[in-house]
Amino acid sequence: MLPHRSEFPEGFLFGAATSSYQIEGHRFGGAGRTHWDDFAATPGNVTRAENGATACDHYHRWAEDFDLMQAAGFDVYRFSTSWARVMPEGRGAVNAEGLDYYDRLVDGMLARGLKPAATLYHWELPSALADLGGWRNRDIANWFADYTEVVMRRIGDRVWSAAPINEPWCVAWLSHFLGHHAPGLRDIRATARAMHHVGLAHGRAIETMRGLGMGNLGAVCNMEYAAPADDSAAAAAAASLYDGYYNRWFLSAMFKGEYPADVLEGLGPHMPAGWQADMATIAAPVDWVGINYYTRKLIAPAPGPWPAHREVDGPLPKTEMGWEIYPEGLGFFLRRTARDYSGDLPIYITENGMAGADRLVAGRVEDAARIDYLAQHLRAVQSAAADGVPVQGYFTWSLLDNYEWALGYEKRFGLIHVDFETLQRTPKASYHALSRALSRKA
Ligand code: IFM
Repeated sequence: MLPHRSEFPEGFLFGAATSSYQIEGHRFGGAGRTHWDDFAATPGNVTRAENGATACDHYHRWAEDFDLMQAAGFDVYRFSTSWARVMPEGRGAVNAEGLDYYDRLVDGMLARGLKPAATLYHWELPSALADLGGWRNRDIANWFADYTEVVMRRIGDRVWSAAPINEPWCVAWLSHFLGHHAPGLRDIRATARAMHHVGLAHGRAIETMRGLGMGNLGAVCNMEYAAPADDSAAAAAAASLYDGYYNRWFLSAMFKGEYPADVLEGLGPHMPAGWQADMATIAAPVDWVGINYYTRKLIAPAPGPWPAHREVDGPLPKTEMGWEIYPEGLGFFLRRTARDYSGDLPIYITENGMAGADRLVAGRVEDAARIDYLAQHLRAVQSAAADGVPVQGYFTWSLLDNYEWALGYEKRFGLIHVDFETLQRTPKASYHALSRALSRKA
């Protein structure tokens, strides 16, 4: 059973999260082409070569979706704005229809008592900027600052919070080293540049929003618990390095103005010249930190070039993503983030949830496994709060089944089932369980 909101600290916020390309329907409203459209059009990259052209058609159905958020008793809604929808070429001309859309969305949230929690970049880079090198090009920090200014001049007066970039690790490492996401590169020099420029763009966006007089600005980092695959010193070192480039790199840069030495040993030779001078910008003060948490990985040493390690299949129960369920990892990151990086600043779990084998049968989706997953992670949050960690909110990923990137529409993370043929929404059992947990009635 899910813990009730009364069992959390006073003022603790509950939300659900989505992102633009994953739900909106990118073909609507004059949006420009993105590198995900290109990546998906390349054979072998995405399940069934699916893209975000229609997705959940949230572009036209947002009112119905927000009604469901309101009916469940959520306090806050985490959404993202699409760079290519607002500026189809990434720079220069603004698509008025796109800005009007986000204006309507924010007012639609406020009208339903939902706090708008905005993210400016959740992965759909305009193709025109990808042509210029995308995250490898240092100029992206200024292009991103310009886009930030355009968006926030319009909606910055009404959003409750704002974060520049969702999951810097995915933008940089997953997409430039592992090649699993657009632009699908496997190149250490590209990775080092992206690992730096994504931080620089974050810092420039924070400066820009401060300049507009905005507050409640944060950073959203994904974290994965790294456990050694066995008791050897070599496995411990491998897990520690994985933790370094996955979890410590961005927090260390944003909160201490430095990169971890163990990761620099590998990336240092590939970094852009003069990177040291950017660290003060990357460490621009923020007001909160967001943690996206899903799983852990077992890491073992492996032959080959740096980082010379590999993932090993783990023994714990897994979700449909093949990800082990390990709520202890969330407790670990809450405690460590406060202790080593963010101190007294509020921490939000900005994403947590699971993909399940959800089936719509006679109008119902019985996703008991998701309820259990959420309950286990919420208990970990309660325990950290009881230990004094300043955790102040929790967002489920995701409100709706949606486009799960390279896995297309095959993996369902939603509290609400979406039939991708008819686009009909059906709240799952987890949605109803959360509604009961969020109820303010005695
Ligand atoms: O769907 C993604 C989301 O876009 C970013 N965080 C992880 C989710 C599940 O993989």
